[in-house]
Amino acid sequence: MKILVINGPNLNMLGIREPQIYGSYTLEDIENELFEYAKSLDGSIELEFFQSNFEGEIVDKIQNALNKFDGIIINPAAYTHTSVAIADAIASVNIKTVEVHLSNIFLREEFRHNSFIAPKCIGQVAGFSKDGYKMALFGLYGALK
Ligand code: CA2
Repeated sequence: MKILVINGPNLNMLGIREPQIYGSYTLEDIENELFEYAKSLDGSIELEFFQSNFEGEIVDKIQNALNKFDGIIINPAAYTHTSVAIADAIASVNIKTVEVHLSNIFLREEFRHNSFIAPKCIGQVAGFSKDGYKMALFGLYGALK
């Protein structure tokens, strides 16, 4: 089972800036933890990680996932609230996708309450910090196996 894990803009800054909001762990910490968790869940899970600050690159990556990946975990970051293009890309490949957020977007500013991505996903996890990625993988694995 091949799962693509996509992180959107500024998440490469985790652990470097604003630790009071997003924690002191880095994106690499999240990826390493998820890699170990995947192994413990099922040794046949393969993960690929991708981070980009560019909307078009994320669209390209999703399009290229067609016939290569069984599932997608995505934290679209700020593009969650703006990107019809990423939402359309997910719908076009028809790959089961789970949206993740470190923070509970519904406890934050009004503009973060809407997600263009969520209606194209089988589920959403928000508010559980880096554990949310493991929760997303658990749910996606259950939906795919
Ligand atoms: O809670 C989440 O995971 C978000 O996707 C994070 C986005 C935010 O725009 C979404 O509303 C919710 C922001 C990611 C910015 O990450 C940074 C990390 C370190 C320092 C500065 C920004």
